[in-house]
Amino acid sequence: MKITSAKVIVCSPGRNFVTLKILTDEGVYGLGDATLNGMEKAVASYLENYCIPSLIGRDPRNTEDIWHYFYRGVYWRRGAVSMTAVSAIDMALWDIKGKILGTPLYNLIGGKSREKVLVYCHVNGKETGEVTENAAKAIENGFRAVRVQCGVPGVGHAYGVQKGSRAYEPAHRGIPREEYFDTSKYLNFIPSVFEKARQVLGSDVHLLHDVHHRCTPVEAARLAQELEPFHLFWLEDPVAGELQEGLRMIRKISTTPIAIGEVFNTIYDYTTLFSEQLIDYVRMPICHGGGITHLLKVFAMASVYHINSGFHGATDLSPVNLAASIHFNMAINNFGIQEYMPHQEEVNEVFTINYVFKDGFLNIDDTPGTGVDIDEKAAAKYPYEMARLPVNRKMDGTMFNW
Ligand code: KDG
Ligand code: MG
Repeated sequence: MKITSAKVIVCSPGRNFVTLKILTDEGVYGLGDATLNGMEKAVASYLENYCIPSLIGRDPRNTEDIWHYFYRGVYWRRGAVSMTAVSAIDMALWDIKGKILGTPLYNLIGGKSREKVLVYCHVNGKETGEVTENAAKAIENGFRAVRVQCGVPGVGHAYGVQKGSRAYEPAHRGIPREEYFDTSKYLNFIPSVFEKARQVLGSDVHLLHDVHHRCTPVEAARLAQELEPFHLFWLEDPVAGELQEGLRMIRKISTTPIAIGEVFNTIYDYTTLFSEQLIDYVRMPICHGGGITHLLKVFAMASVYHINSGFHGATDLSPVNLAASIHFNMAINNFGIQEYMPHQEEVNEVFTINYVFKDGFLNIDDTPGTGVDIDEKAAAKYPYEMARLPVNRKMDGTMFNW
Protein backbone atom coordinates (compact mmCIF):
# COMPACT_ATOMS: atom_id res chain seq x y z
CA MET A 1 0.00 0.00 0.00
CA LYS A 2 1.33 3.45 -0.92
CA ILE A 3 0.54 7.12 -0.42
CA THR A 4 -0.12 8.55 -3.88
CA SER A 5 -0.90 12.19 -3.08
CA ALA A 6 -1.93 14.57 -0.34
CA LYS A 7 -3.64 17.94 -0.31
CA VAL A 8 -4.18 20.76 2.13
CA ILE A 9 -7.71 22.17 2.27
CA VAL A 10 -7.91 25.65 3.81
CA CYS A 11 -11.44 26.97 4.38
CA SER A 12 -13.32 29.39 6.57
CA PRO A 13 -16.88 28.32 7.46
CA GLY A 14 -17.27 30.98 10.18
CA ARG A 15 -13.60 30.57 11.12
CA ASN A 16 -10.46 29.24 9.47
CA PHE A 17 -9.64 25.52 9.32
CA VAL A 18 -6.78 23.61 7.70
CA THR A 19 -7.39 19.96 6.80
CA LEU A 20 -4.82 17.51 5.44
CA LYS A 21 -6.16 14.77 3.14
CA ILE A 22 -3.78 11.87 2.40
CA LEU A 23 -4.76 9.60 -0.53
CA THR A 24 -3.54 6.06 -1.26
CA ASP A 25 -3.30 3.64 -4.19
CA GLU A 26 -6.14 1.58 -2.65
CA GLY A 27 -8.62 4.44 -2.90
CA VAL A 28 -8.72 4.91 0.88
CA TYR A 29 -7.93 8.38 2.24
CA GLY A 30 -7.37 9.81 5.69
CA LEU A 31 -7.98 13.24 7.24
CA GLY A 32 -5.93 15.20 9.74
CA ASP A 33 -6.66 18.55 11.40
CA ALA A 34 -3.82 21.01 10.75
CA THR A 35 -5.49 24.13 12.15
CA LEU A 36 -3.31 26.45 14.25
CA ASN A 37 -5.40 29.48 15.16
CA GLY A 38 -4.00 32.62 13.52
CA MET A 39 -1.10 30.73 11.87
CA GLU A 40 -3.07 28.59 9.39
CA LYS A 41 -1.08 29.47 6.29
CA ALA A 42 2.26 28.76 8.00
CA VAL A 43 1.21 25.14 8.67
CA ALA A 44 -0.34 24.79 5.21
CA SER A 45 2.92 25.98 3.63
CA TYR A 46 5.10 23.64 5.73
CA LEU A 47 2.88 20.71 4.75
CA GLU A 48 2.67 21.58 1.05
CA ASN A 49 6.28 22.60 0.47
CA TYR A 50 8.21 20.33 2.81
CA CYS A 51 6.17 17.39 4.16
CA ILE A 52 3.91 16.19 1.34
CA PRO A 53 6.75 15.64 -1.17
CA SER A 54 8.42 13.27 1.34
CA LEU A 55 5.16 11.42 2.06
CA ILE A 56 4.53 10.24 -1.50
CA GLY A 57 5.36 6.56 -2.01
CA ARG A 58 5.48 5.67 1.70
CA ASP A 59 3.36 2.88 3.15
CA PRO A 60 0.68 4.72 5.21
CA ARG A 61 0.44 1.80 7.65
CA ASN A 62 3.91 2.59 9.05
CA THR A 63 2.69 5.23 11.50
CA GLU A 64 5.58 4.83 13.96
CA ASP A 65 8.35 5.14 11.36
CA ILE A 66 6.65 8.03 9.55
CA TRP A 67 6.19 9.89 12.84
CA HIS A 68 9.89 9.57 13.63
CA TYR A 69 10.79 10.58 10.08
CA PHE A 70 8.92 13.89 10.45
CA TYR A 71 9.94 14.50 14.09
CA ARG A 72 13.44 13.10 14.66
CA GLY A 73 14.38 13.12 11.00
CA VAL A 74 14.02 16.90 10.88
CA TYR A 75 16.92 19.01 12.15
CA TRP A 76 14.62 21.85 13.44
CA ARG A 77 12.47 19.88 15.84
CA ARG A 78 9.38 20.94 17.82
CA GLY A 79 7.52 24.26 17.64
CA ALA A 80 3.77 24.79 17.13
CA VAL A 81 3.84 25.11 13.33
CA SER A 82 5.85 21.99 12.59
CA MET A 83 4.22 19.90 15.32
CA THR A 84 0.74 20.80 13.98
CA ALA A 85 1.88 19.48 10.60
CA VAL A 86 3.32 16.28 12.17
CA SER A 87 0.06 15.84 14.10
CA ALA A 88 -2.09 16.21 10.97
CA ILE A 89 -0.01 13.64 9.08
CA ASP A 90 -0.23 11.20 11.98
CA MET A 91 -4.00 11.66 12.45
CA ALA A 92 -4.60 11.09 8.73
CA LEU A 93 -2.51 7.90 8.77
CA TRP A 94 -4.39 6.48 11.79
CA ASP A 95 -7.63 7.34 9.98
CA ILE A 96 -6.42 5.31 6.99
CA LYS A 97 -5.34 2.45 9.30
CA GLY A 98 -8.83 2.29 10.83
CA LYS A 99 -10.50 2.40 7.42
CA ILE A 100 -8.39 -0.41 5.91
CA LEU A 101 -8.90 -2.58 9.01
CA GLY A 102 -12.62 -1.68 9.07
CA THR A 103 -12.63 -0.54 12.69
CA PRO A 104 -13.00 2.74 14.65
CA LEU A 105 -9.83 4.44 15.89
CA TYR A 106 -10.50 3.58 19.55
CA ASN A 107 -10.16 -0.13 18.72
CA LEU A 108 -6.64 0.41 17.44
CA ILE A 109 -5.41 2.04 20.64
CA GLY A 110 -6.83 -0.16 23.38
CA GLY A 111 -10.55 -0.54 22.71
CA LYS A 112 -13.19 0.99 24.95
CA SER A 113 -12.33 1.88 28.55
CA ARG A 114 -15.70 3.67 28.73
CA GLU A 115 -18.81 4.08 26.58
CA LYS A 116 -18.93 7.90 26.49
CA VAL A 117 -16.80 10.90 27.26
CA LEU A 118 -17.54 13.49 29.99
CA VAL A 119 -17.32 17.03 28.62
CA TYR A 120 -17.30 20.59 29.92
CA CYS A 121 -18.85 23.56 28.18
CA HIS A 122 -18.02 27.27 28.19
CA VAL A 123 -20.14 29.66 30.20
CA ASN A 124 -19.38 33.35 30.49
CA GLY A 125 -20.94 36.76 31.00
CA LYS A 126 -20.21 40.41 31.57
CA GLU A 127 -20.99 40.20 35.28
CA THR A 128 -21.54 37.58 38.00
CA GLY A 129 -25.37 37.47 37.73
CA GLU A 130 -25.24 36.83 33.99
CA VAL A 131 -22.58 34.15 34.45
CA THR A 132 -24.54 32.20 37.07
CA GLU A 133 -27.74 32.46 34.99
CA ASN A 134 -25.90 31.12 31.93
CA ALA A 135 -24.34 28.34 33.99
CA ALA A 136 -27.77 27.32 35.33
CA LYS A 137 -29.03 27.14 31.71
CA ALA A 138 -26.06 24.97 30.67
CA ILE A 139 -26.79 22.58 33.54
CA GLU A 140 -30.46 22.45 32.47
CA ASN A 141 -29.21 21.54 28.97
CA GLY A 142 -27.43 18.52 30.42
CA PHE A 143 -23.89 19.71 31.14
CA ARG A 144 -22.32 18.37 34.33
CA ALA A 145 -19.18 20.48 34.05
CA VAL A 146 -18.92 24.15 33.11
CA ARG A 147 -15.98 26.47 32.56
CA VAL A 148 -16.82 29.81 34.14
CA GLN A 149 -15.30 33.08 32.82
CA CYS A 150 -16.51 36.55 33.82
CA GLY A 151 -15.91 40.15 32.78
CA VAL A 152 -13.78 41.98 35.36
CA PRO A 153 -14.91 45.43 36.62
CA GLY A 154 -12.47 48.05 35.37
CA VAL A 155 -11.05 45.79 32.62
CA GLY A 156 -12.43 46.69 29.17
CA HIS A 157 -12.28 43.24 27.73
CA ALA A 158 -11.45 40.07 29.61
CA TYR A 159 -10.13 37.39 27.20
CA GLY A 160 -12.39 34.34 27.16
CA VAL A 161 -15.60 36.37 27.58
CA GLN A 162 -17.79 36.69 24.52
CA LYS A 163 -18.88 40.09 23.20
CA GLY A 164 -22.58 40.63 22.42
CA SER A 165 -24.61 37.63 21.32
CA ARG A 166 -22.22 36.18 18.72
CA ALA A 167 -20.56 32.84 19.46
CA TYR A 168 -17.29 33.16 21.37
CA GLU A 169 -14.28 33.45 19.06
CA PRO A 170 -10.97 34.84 20.30
CA ALA A 171 -9.46 35.43 16.83
CA HIS A 172 -10.42 38.57 14.89
CA ARG A 173 -10.16 39.20 11.16
CA GLY A 174 -7.08 41.19 10.15
CA ILE A 175 -3.89 41.92 12.11
CA PRO A 176 -3.87 41.21 15.89
CA ARG A 177 -5.91 43.52 18.10
CA GLU A 178 -4.18 44.96 21.12
CA GLU A 179 -6.08 44.40 24.37
CA TYR A 180 -5.47 45.63 27.91
CA PHE A 181 -5.63 43.61 31.11
CA ASP A 182 -5.20 44.31 34.83
CA THR A 183 -4.12 41.23 36.75
CA SER A 184 -4.60 42.82 40.15
CA LYS A 185 -8.26 43.76 39.41
CA TYR A 186 -8.77 40.23 38.07
CA LEU A 187 -7.27 38.58 41.16
CA ASN A 188 -9.33 40.73 43.53
CA PHE A 189 -12.56 39.91 41.71
CA ILE A 190 -12.58 36.28 40.48
CA PRO A 191 -12.96 34.46 43.85
CA SER A 192 -16.28 36.31 44.41
CA VAL A 193 -17.60 34.91 41.09
CA PHE A 194 -16.98 31.33 42.26
CA GLU A 195 -18.42 32.04 45.71
CA LYS A 196 -21.65 33.18 44.03
CA ALA A 197 -21.56 30.31 41.52
CA ARG A 198 -21.38 27.73 44.31
CA GLN A 199 -24.22 29.47 46.23
CA VAL A 200 -26.47 29.44 43.16
CA LEU A 201 -25.44 26.18 41.47
CA GLY A 202 -24.67 23.97 44.48
CA SER A 203 -21.78 21.58 44.92
CA ASP A 204 -22.60 18.81 42.39
CA VAL A 205 -21.65 20.57 39.16
CA HIS A 206 -17.96 20.60 38.20
CA LEU A 207 -16.66 24.17 37.88
CA LEU A 208 -13.54 25.00 35.87
CA HIS A 209 -11.71 28.27 35.22
CA ASP A 210 -9.14 29.32 32.61
CA VAL A 211 -6.51 31.93 33.57
CA HIS A 212 -5.12 31.98 30.01
CA HIS A 213 -1.58 32.21 31.43
CA ARG A 214 -2.15 35.76 32.74
CA CYS A 215 -0.46 35.41 36.15
CA THR A 216 3.06 35.15 37.52
CA PRO A 217 3.68 32.07 39.73
CA VAL A 218 3.09 33.98 42.97
CA GLU A 219 -0.14 35.54 41.63
CA ALA A 220 -1.36 32.15 40.41
CA ALA A 221 -0.56 30.57 43.79
CA ARG A 222 -2.68 33.23 45.52
CA LEU A 223 -5.58 32.62 43.13
CA ALA A 224 -5.40 28.82 43.47
CA GLN A 225 -5.39 29.18 47.25
CA GLU A 226 -8.30 31.64 47.35
CA LEU A 227 -10.38 29.42 45.04
CA GLU A 228 -9.85 26.33 47.22
CA PRO A 229 -13.13 26.64 49.18
CA PHE A 230 -15.08 26.41 45.88
CA HIS A 231 -13.58 23.04 44.90
CA LEU A 232 -12.78 23.64 41.24
CA PHE A 233 -12.44 20.64 38.91
CA TRP A 234 -9.39 22.51 37.62
CA LEU A 235 -7.65 25.85 37.30
CA GLU A 236 -6.30 26.05 33.75
CA ASP A 237 -3.10 27.66 32.47
CA PRO A 238 -2.49 29.58 35.72
CA VAL A 239 0.95 30.60 34.41
CA ALA A 240 2.73 30.46 31.07
CA GLY A 241 4.17 26.99 30.83
CA GLU A 242 7.62 27.68 29.37
CA LEU A 243 9.07 27.72 32.87
CA GLN A 244 7.96 24.33 34.15
CA GLU A 245 9.44 25.08 37.60
CA GLY A 246 6.99 27.99 37.91
CA LEU A 247 4.28 25.49 38.76
CA ARG A 248 6.10 24.44 41.95
CA MET A 249 4.96 27.50 43.87
CA ILE A 250 1.28 26.91 43.05
CA ARG A 251 1.50 23.26 44.07
CA LYS A 252 3.22 24.02 47.36
CA ILE A 253 0.49 26.44 48.40
CA SER A 254 -2.78 24.97 47.12
CA THR A 255 -4.78 21.79 46.50
CA THR A 256 -6.74 23.30 43.56
CA PRO A 257 -6.15 20.87 40.65
CA ILE A 258 -4.12 22.29 37.75
CA ALA A 259 -4.54 21.77 33.97
CA ILE A 260 -1.96 23.03 31.50
CA GLY A 261 -0.64 22.55 27.99
CA GLU A 262 -2.99 23.74 25.25
CA VAL A 263 -0.01 25.61 23.75
CA PHE A 264 2.48 22.78 24.35
CA ASN A 265 3.49 20.42 21.58
CA THR A 266 5.78 17.64 22.84
CA ILE A 267 6.40 15.38 25.82
CA TYR A 268 9.47 17.48 26.61
CA ASP A 269 7.18 20.33 27.71
CA TYR A 270 5.97 18.05 30.51
CA THR A 271 8.97 16.24 31.96
CA THR A 272 9.30 18.33 35.15
CA LEU A 273 5.54 18.79 35.41
CA PHE A 274 5.03 15.02 35.38
CA SER A 275 7.98 13.80 37.40
CA GLU A 276 7.34 16.31 40.21
CA GLN A 277 3.54 15.83 39.98
CA LEU A 278 2.99 19.57 39.53
CA ILE A 279 -0.18 19.22 37.42
CA ASP A 280 -3.29 17.05 37.25
CA TYR A 281 -4.52 17.34 33.63
CA VAL A 282 -2.81 17.49 30.22
CA ARG A 283 -4.45 19.97 27.78
CA MET A 284 -2.20 19.36 24.73
CA PRO A 285 -4.57 18.39 21.90
CA ILE A 286 -4.03 15.68 19.30
CA CYS A 287 -3.80 18.23 16.46
CA HIS A 288 -0.95 20.20 18.07
CA GLY A 289 0.74 17.60 20.28
CA GLY A 290 2.15 15.21 17.68
CA GLY A 291 -0.96 13.20 16.84
CA ILE A 292 -2.08 9.82 18.14
CA THR A 293 1.40 8.26 17.99
CA HIS A 294 2.99 10.84 20.28
CA LEU A 295 0.07 11.33 22.64
CA LEU A 296 -0.10 7.60 23.37
CA LYS A 297 3.43 8.00 24.77
CA VAL A 298 2.58 11.20 26.65
CA PHE A 299 -0.40 9.55 28.33
CA ALA A 300 1.52 6.38 29.14
CA MET A 301 4.02 8.58 31.00
CA ALA A 302 1.26 10.72 32.56
CA SER A 303 -0.49 7.64 33.94
CA VAL A 304 2.61 6.72 35.97
CA TYR A 305 2.15 10.04 37.82
CA HIS A 306 -1.67 9.89 38.20
CA ILE A 307 -2.18 12.62 35.62
CA ASN A 308 -5.26 12.57 33.36
CA SER A 309 -6.41 13.90 30.01
CA GLY A 310 -8.24 17.21 29.58
CA PHE A 311 -7.85 17.90 25.88
CA HIS A 312 -8.20 21.38 24.44
CA GLY A 313 -11.40 21.42 22.37
CA ALA A 314 -12.24 25.03 21.52
CA THR A 315 -13.94 25.78 18.20
CA ASP A 316 -10.62 26.63 16.54
CA LEU A 317 -9.85 22.89 16.53
CA SER A 318 -11.79 21.20 13.74
CA PRO A 319 -14.32 18.34 14.00
CA VAL A 320 -11.56 16.00 12.74
CA ASN A 321 -9.57 16.75 15.89
CA LEU A 322 -12.62 16.49 18.15
CA ALA A 323 -13.53 13.05 16.79
CA ALA A 324 -9.92 11.85 17.22
CA SER A 325 -9.98 13.19 20.81
CA ILE A 326 -13.18 11.31 21.60
CA HIS A 327 -11.68 8.04 20.30
CA PHE A 328 -8.52 8.65 22.33
CA ASN A 329 -10.50 9.49 25.47
CA MET A 330 -12.64 6.37 25.03
CA ALA A 331 -9.54 4.19 24.92
CA ILE A 332 -7.04 5.41 27.53
CA ASN A 333 -7.35 4.55 31.18
CA ASN A 334 -6.29 8.00 32.45
CA PHE A 335 -9.14 9.99 30.90
CA GLY A 336 -10.23 13.10 32.79
CA ILE A 337 -12.59 15.34 30.82
CA GLN A 338 -12.96 16.77 27.27
CA GLU A 339 -13.56 20.42 26.41
CA TYR A 340 -16.58 20.79 24.11
CA MET A 341 -17.69 23.95 22.33
CA PRO A 342 -20.14 23.10 19.54
CA HIS A 343 -19.03 24.44 16.14
CA GLN A 344 -21.08 27.00 14.24
CA GLU A 345 -23.74 25.75 11.81
CA GLU A 346 -21.64 26.44 8.66
CA VAL A 347 -18.95 24.07 9.97
CA ASN A 348 -21.40 21.19 9.67
CA GLU A 349 -21.92 22.03 5.97
CA VAL A 350 -18.22 21.30 5.40
CA PHE A 351 -17.58 18.44 7.86
CA THR A 352 -19.79 15.37 8.37
CA ILE A 353 -19.54 14.37 12.00
CA ASN A 354 -20.07 11.07 13.81
CA TYR A 355 -20.38 12.25 17.43
CA VAL A 356 -23.31 13.52 19.43
CA PHE A 357 -23.74 15.29 22.78
CA LYS A 358 -26.20 13.80 25.26
CA ASP A 359 -26.67 14.39 29.00
CA GLY A 360 -23.23 15.80 29.65
CA PHE A 361 -21.30 13.30 27.52
CA LEU A 362 -20.07 12.97 23.92
CA ASN A 363 -20.82 9.67 22.18
CA ILE A 364 -19.16 8.50 18.97
CA ASP A 365 -20.30 5.84 16.51
CA ASP A 366 -18.24 2.93 15.16
CA THR A 367 -17.52 4.28 11.66
CA PRO A 368 -14.05 2.96 10.72
CA GLY A 369 -11.13 5.33 11.32
CA THR A 370 -11.84 8.70 12.87
CA GLY A 371 -15.26 8.85 11.21
CA VAL A 372 -15.33 12.51 10.11
CA ASP A 373 -15.41 13.47 6.42
CA ILE A 374 -14.97 16.73 4.52
CA ASP A 375 -17.06 18.02 1.61
CA GLU A 376 -14.48 19.82 -0.54
CA LYS A 377 -17.10 21.60 -2.66
CA ALA A 378 -18.73 23.03 0.45
CA ALA A 379 -15.28 23.99 1.80
CA ALA A 380 -14.55 25.93 -1.41
CA LYS A 381 -17.58 28.15 -0.70
CA TYR A 382 -15.78 29.52 2.38
CA PRO A 383 -12.38 30.96 1.38
CA TYR A 384 -9.67 31.72 3.94
CA GLU A 385 -9.59 35.17 5.51
CA MET A 386 -6.76 36.14 7.86
CA ALA A 387 -7.77 36.20 11.54
CA ARG A 388 -5.36 36.58 14.47
CA LEU A 389 -5.42 36.19 18.25
CA PRO A 390 -5.05 39.41 20.29
CA VAL A 391 -1.84 40.80 21.77
CA ASN A 392 -1.97 41.78 25.44
CA ARG A 393 -0.68 44.82 27.26
CA LYS A 394 -0.86 46.05 30.85
CA MET A 395 -3.13 49.05 31.46
CA ASP A 396 -0.15 51.44 31.09
CA GLY A 397 0.66 50.00 27.67
CA THR A 398 3.57 47.75 28.73
CA MET A 399 3.63 44.39 26.96
CA PHE A 400 2.79 41.66 29.45
CA ASN A 401 5.75 39.70 30.75
CA TRP A 402 3.91 36.49 31.66
O1 KDG B 1 -6.89 29.60 19.87
C1 KDG B 1 -6.94 29.94 21.21
C2 KDG B 1 -8.17 29.35 21.85
O2 KDG B 1 -8.32 28.01 21.50
C3 KDG B 1 -8.07 29.45 23.34
O3 KDG B 1 -8.07 30.79 23.71
C4 KDG B 1 -9.25 28.78 24.00
O4 KDG B 1 -8.09 28.85 26.08
C5 KDG B 1 -8.93 28.34 25.37
C6 KDG B 1 -9.65 27.16 25.84
O5 KDG B 1 -9.29 26.71 26.93
O6 KDG B 1 -10.54 26.70 25.16
MG1 MG C 1 -7.52 27.48 27.66
